[in-house]
Amino acid sequence: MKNRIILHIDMDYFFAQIEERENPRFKGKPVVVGADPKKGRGRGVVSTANYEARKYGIHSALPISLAFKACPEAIFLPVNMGLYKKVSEKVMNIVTRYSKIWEVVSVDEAYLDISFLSSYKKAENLAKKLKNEILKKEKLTSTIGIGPNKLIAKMATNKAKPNGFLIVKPDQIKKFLEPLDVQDLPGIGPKTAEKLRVISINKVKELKELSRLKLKNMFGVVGGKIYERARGSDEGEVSPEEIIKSIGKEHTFEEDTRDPKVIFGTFDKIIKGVHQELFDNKFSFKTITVICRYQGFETHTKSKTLEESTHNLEILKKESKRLLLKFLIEKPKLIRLIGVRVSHLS
Ligand code: TTP
Ligand code: MG
Ligand code: MG
Repeated sequence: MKNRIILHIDMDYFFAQIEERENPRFKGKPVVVGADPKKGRGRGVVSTANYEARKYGIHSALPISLAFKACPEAIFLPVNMGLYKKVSEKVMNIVTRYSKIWEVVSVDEAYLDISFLSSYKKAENLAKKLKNEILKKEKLTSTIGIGPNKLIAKMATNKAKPNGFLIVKPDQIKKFLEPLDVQDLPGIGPKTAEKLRVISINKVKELKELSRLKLKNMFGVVGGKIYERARGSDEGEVSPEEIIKSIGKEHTFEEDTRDPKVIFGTFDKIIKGVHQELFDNKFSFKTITVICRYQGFETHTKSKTLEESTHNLEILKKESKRLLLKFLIEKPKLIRLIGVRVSHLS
């Protein structure tokens, strides 16, 4: 592949930053956006927290009850998705004007292929202009990473957060990656990292000592990907087709439950919601994933990939219920959350 220059942009503490912008009196105070904490008895999770709140260990996906415990005096706000989506659209309208080749990956994150500039100096100027335009027009800060591929660009963003900017040129990749923790590599979550830590592999530099074969033996197909990523390789293209990769919905019960009426009743609603969104976007799916979170936050997923793509509601119902049933049979534990996600969309 020819030399590319890829830019990654991600808005800083997006939902919480929008709330701060709308309510300047929140500035400088810890702000948590997410489920209702109900004085510590709330059952949902944190969507995001501003950097003041992060000092207390509060982060996305943390149970809201723990967030409340960590900082009861924080400002807790509900998720105002309508507003965030509007702001997201405005931001992305700005971002996507900077290159013909773009990919919006989430509400607050996008890639631009800016290879046409053919110099990192020009790329730096473009990035600064883009950051400034968003700040001026939307009064929001962002972080930009630039590198020879999507992987490096995104990791540069993560490293430079918040309100930062970082370029990692091809000849700087080794020095950039090797001191990082294995978990800083996208695709290495806590479970994978733990398996590496037990064999004393903590840094990317140490990870590079493992052969491709060894990693494949440890992690299957993903092992090959890890091998590539540890070396900073990523052939993935910036492509708008990947805007929606999956559609999913989930529900946290008010109380942990084993009541099949409650569980399957809720599950039906979730499935219908997912199907509606598929329908609205004119998508078919091939893979169904059911997520089940037991009491104590122990979370598992089960997936089924169909022979052929479909948008049929009955198939979605039948297959996802079969997966959910397996969870119910496997463990007698109370259930906290269930969800369905469909992917391999076409
Ligand atoms: P992120 O970009 O992952 O996080 P962030 O913008 O809040 O903070 P930063 O990028 O500075 O680290 O996610 C963007 C938004 O998506 C986030 O503001 C809220 C939402 N979100 C959730 O609702 N739940 C989640 O688990 C995550 C990770 C994000
Ligand atoms: Mg963000
Ligand atoms: Mg993001």
